[in-house]
Amino acid sequence: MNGFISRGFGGHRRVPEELADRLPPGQYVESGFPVLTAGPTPKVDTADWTFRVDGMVGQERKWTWEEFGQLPFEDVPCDIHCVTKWSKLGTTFRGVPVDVLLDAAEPLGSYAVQYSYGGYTTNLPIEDLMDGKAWVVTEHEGEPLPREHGGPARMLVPHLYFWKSAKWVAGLRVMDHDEPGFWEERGYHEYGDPWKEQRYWND
Ligand SMILES: Nc1nc2c(c(=O)[nH]1)N[C@H]1C(S)=C(S)[C@@H](COP(=O)(O)O)O[C@H]1N2
Ligand SMILES: [Mo]
Repeated sequence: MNGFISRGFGGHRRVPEELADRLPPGQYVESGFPVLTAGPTPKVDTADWTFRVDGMVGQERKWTWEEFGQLPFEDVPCDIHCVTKWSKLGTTFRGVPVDVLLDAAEPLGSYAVQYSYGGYTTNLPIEDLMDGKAWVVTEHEGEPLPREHGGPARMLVPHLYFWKSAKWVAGLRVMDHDEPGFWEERGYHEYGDPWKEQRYWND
């Protein structure tokens, strides 16, 4: 085992000092990439995949996989934080900034719901999808996004707990009010800021 890392009392590895300020309160460092899915894993073929922006927008938009591939992609190095307390530090996805998708549709509401193939949903203020804070990603560490992690495409909103990053994403619905999604209806926090430990309803 590497000299910077030793076993902590909690049974989780201690964080190397240079990474400690990247670990939100109550989280531990996970070097693998756990899979957390409620229910079955949808099988979404890129030939059938579309991404939509709908709801309260000036113009509803829809991209096929091929059209989506023409949009500007960027690498997204980031840290991800799951409400079940693992964090994965320094991992890289590749995808299209949500700004590009929203700009095309002219959003008129202040909230959004991400919706997925398979029925998962998660809500957030639309601002949290803007200004380079969110992406629709199709690659992880230079490989196509594995199906169990949401491939062919998932949302990535790394500044919020990872349940706010819908796998197998099918689109965004723009709304004028905040409407709880799958986990938010079942006790998870409306907003989910890992730095404020907003895990559950009363946090
Ligand atoms: N469609 C869908 N997206 C989802 C989930 C899910 O069950 N279905 N789980 C969420 C939760 S709780 C977490 S922690 C992350 C897990 O992503 P991973 O399996 O790639 O680690 O996906 C989020 N997005
Ligand atoms: Mo989660």
